Amino acid sequence: MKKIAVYPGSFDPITNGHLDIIKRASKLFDKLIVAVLYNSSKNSLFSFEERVELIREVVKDIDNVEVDSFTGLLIDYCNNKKVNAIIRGLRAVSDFEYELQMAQMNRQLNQDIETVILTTSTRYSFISSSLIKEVAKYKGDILELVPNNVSKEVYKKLHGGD
Ligand code: COD
Repeated sequence: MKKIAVYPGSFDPITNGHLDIIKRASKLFDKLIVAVLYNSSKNSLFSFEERVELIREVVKDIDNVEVDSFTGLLIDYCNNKKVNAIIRGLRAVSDFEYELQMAQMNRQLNQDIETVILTTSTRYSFISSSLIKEVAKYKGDILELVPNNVSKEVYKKLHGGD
């Protein structure tokens, strides 16, 4: 039986921290699905279609990684896709409480699906999608923090032009 994992998130937008988790998790499972939460909230910089497209470009050379979107409960999506594990990333103690609660709630909902938490690589530990957007808003340099296509699109969204 093939082992399938899902890496769910908002990915608004994907960062080098997310990408590092994707690369590492893809080595642990036969298939990894990066699943973008569809939310209609106006607070997102990118639409979910744009977020999916950005991730697809970034992971196109990793054979066992697929990109998808989901709505509703994550655990329902996992049941539909016959997923074995949920991947999450942990940057700091501040992430811990939320990640633990989510893992426990998802396990309550389906005891056969384990949450696997990968600790951040030190060089990416300070990176978050929200800080990326804030730095770019004031025209700071985000080139080393996100994939090239993402940096270009963030600047385009926030400042227009190319
Ligand atoms: N290094 C390592 N990991 C990182 C880094 C980094 N630099 N940056 C982010 N991460 C990790 C995060 O800790 C997280 O684990 C993951 O990457 C994705 O992060 P985000 O911020 O893009 O996504 P979240 O945390 O907003 O995603 C939340 C979900 C969409 C998964 C959650 O809200 C959900 O499942 N919603 C569906 C409804 C549901 O089922 N709710 C009940 C949940 S118990």
